[in-house]
Amino acid sequence: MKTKSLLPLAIVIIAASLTGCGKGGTNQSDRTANALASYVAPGEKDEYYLFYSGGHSGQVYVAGLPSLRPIITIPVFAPHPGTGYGFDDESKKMLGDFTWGDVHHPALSQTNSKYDGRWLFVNDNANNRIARIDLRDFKTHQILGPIPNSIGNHGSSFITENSEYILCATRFSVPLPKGRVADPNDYEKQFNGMVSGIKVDPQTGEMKVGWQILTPPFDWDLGSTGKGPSSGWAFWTSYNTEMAHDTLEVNASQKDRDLAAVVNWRAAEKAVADGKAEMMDGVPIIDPAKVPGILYFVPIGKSPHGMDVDPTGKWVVAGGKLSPTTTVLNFEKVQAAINDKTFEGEFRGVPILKYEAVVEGEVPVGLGPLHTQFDGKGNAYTSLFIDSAIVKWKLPPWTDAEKKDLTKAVLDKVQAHFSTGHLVVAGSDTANPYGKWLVAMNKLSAGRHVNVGPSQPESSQLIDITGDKMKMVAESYTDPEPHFAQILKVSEIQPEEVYPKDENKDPNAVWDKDATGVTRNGNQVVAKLTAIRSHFTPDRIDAQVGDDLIVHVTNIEQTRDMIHGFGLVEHNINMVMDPGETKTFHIKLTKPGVFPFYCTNFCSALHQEMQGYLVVWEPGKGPGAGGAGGGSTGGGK
Ligand code: K7E
Ligand code: CUA
Repeated sequence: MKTKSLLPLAIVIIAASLTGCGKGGTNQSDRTANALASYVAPGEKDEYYLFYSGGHSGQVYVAGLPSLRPIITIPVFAPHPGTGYGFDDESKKMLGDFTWGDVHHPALSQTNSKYDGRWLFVNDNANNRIARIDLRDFKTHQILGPIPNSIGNHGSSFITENSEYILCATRFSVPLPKGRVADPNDYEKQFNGMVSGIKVDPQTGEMKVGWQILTPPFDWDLGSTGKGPSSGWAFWTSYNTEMAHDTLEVNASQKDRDLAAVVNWRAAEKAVADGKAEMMDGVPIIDPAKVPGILYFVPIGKSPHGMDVDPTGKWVVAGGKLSPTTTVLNFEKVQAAINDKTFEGEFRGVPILKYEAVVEGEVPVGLGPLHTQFDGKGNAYTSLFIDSAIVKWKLPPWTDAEKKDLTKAVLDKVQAHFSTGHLVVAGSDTANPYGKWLVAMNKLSAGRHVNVGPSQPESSQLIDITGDKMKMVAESYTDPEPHFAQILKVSEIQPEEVYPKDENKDPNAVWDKDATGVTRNGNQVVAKLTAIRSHFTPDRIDAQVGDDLIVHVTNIEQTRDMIHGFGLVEHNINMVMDPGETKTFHIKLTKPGVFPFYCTNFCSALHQEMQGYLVVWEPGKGPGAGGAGGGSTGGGK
């Protein structure tokens, strides 16, 4: 056996020395093959969108696959001057008092467990919000929250199979309702966690808080929603079943198993409709001890992290951060255990399903398993944080030999660089994954890029999963800090490149010169401007110190990519209007002077000339001063 297995190795060594190993140990022909696999030539387009969550940068990043080329940033929870986000009234209002968020898990909307290409939802772990991006224009259209009775919105946004709900679970527990103060020493008695059902309007995507389920103060972690046999259910792991409130890195790792949550969200919806909830802070709250059939617990190996449902909806896979295994639950057994009341106890009135009755097996995948994705061909791919690797393994049904020794279910392992957190397989959370590509999102890049000083990017790596063996083909870098991503086939959506004029419903939109102008009403000055290559009409606004100035700018272009900006010097204003779009800002004028405004988005050869003046006169001075309200105070007509 030994000579047999050494021989090919010798050949490889000789071959490598002949062809010359490339950097990173890849030989020349592999380098060429890999380069071609991810190469998208100038003028060609990628096959997939990759929507990265941007972590504490608060944004979503869009790259192309397989090129991994960054394409745009979709600003969500943080201002973004490049697109004017957070400067006009509407986006400012959406952001509210916050200028950052912590985006972890993007979720594409689904119909019948398939991406329907309508919306992308993302959660904000920090400020307990959910945002909706419309894939018609790749822009944020709603930010819901802070969600009442909910702190640390990390275990979201998990979408149900027909986008009925975004389901969320809390990472932190606090005394509820929010604002109530209790001593953290009374954590067990006074603090609570929550599972929330955020209802999504099937036509508009508009979100509102539907109901909530009160939970013990565990730290809910990752989750996912069911489909097929597990339709109507959702799952979350937890850590800190110990209910520690300090030194969590020690105190929350005492027990060998933590309790995962198995939630019947359809039953929760029905319980609320049947009047079985009590209101707290305006939300119907279900107490699972009083309403049976909504919540169950399952013990899962030590401090688990990801909990992912496979495309058939039968297998639920939990990664055991501190144990070298993934635990595979069989949902049919979960269902049977619930029906037969095969419980091993209860916690605060919630039944704990007997572990042996619901588990299919523990697969020894390697160290630090976090998240699992699926290719729809019976394979699972798990990220290993500690091993810095992606492991491919076989989902059940297993052969008898595999059952006896589940190392046999482990099929392949590929090194990632370094410390992989999330990974994504194209379409993994649908009933029919695209498969083909896997992207590993690594926590560290450890200097694999050119030196950029101490603030280093994260790395992401593209892995070809079409063959028996995984193949690492490309590597790229992203802003801090991708946690999860979604992949959508480009051909499945058709975003608008221009806002059609007749769909602009903004009451302050102006399209004709005659409708533009500046009007005063008491202390309020309203300017309505058009922007078109290469002019603002009017290009002069007169007002006085103490006035409230409201400026509406309509980009009357109907041509692709003809974007105009409106930057106002020394007033911290930069709006950006896409073709056919109207935006508004309002400010209180506090200082006299002449302040140029100009187009900030390069639009034409005469872009530099696209400018005008805001003249802020001393009180009582300037055109229209002393006159009665309603008069024109600026030229340009
Ligand atoms: Cu694993 Cu927030 Cu999904 Cu990061 S979480 S890795
Ligand atoms: Cu308009 Cu530059």
